[in-house]
Amino acid sequence: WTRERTLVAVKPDGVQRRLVGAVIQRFEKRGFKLVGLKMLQVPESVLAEHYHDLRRRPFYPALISYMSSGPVVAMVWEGPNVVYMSRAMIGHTNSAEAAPGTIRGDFGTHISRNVIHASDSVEGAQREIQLWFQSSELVDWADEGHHSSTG
Ligand code: YYY
Ligand code: MG
Repeated sequence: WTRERTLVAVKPDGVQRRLVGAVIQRFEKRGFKLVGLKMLQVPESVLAEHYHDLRRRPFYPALISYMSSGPVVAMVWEGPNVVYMSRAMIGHTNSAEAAPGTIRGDFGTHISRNVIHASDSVEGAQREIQLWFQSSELVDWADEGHHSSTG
């Protein structure tokens, strides 16, 4: 048994549009536990590693420049099935195809301005969390069960 964790990042357009709070609220309301949180200008070396699999795609240079255009807010969320459920919560990559009620479906404006990142597999999440966070930045706090599911 291992605690499942995923990397979520509000991208530069989401920070510019003041969507950080709305994103955090959705993950909290879903019952996930926040174990890491920071704002940062993502180094190009980190972006190159993060998007390594996309390096030959035509949109890659624009993607790197967009992700470098301003700060992002990176988080690590923990909970059962958090990787799969986060992907469902963020919705389709292309905002035009993202269902209403998903983060991209409600806030995304374009495939290249889609507000948020979330890891797409458990293995990918472990790799991304190690890339983006020092282990000392992750906080292992005890869940005392005071969840709010309303509001
Ligand atoms: O995981 P996800 O973000 O939903 O999509 P990926 O296929 O991993 O692509 C990463 C990132 O690249 C996407 O969020 C926007 C950008 N991108 C793009 O600008 N144009 C595309 N045709 C595909 C992806
Ligand atoms: Mg992806």
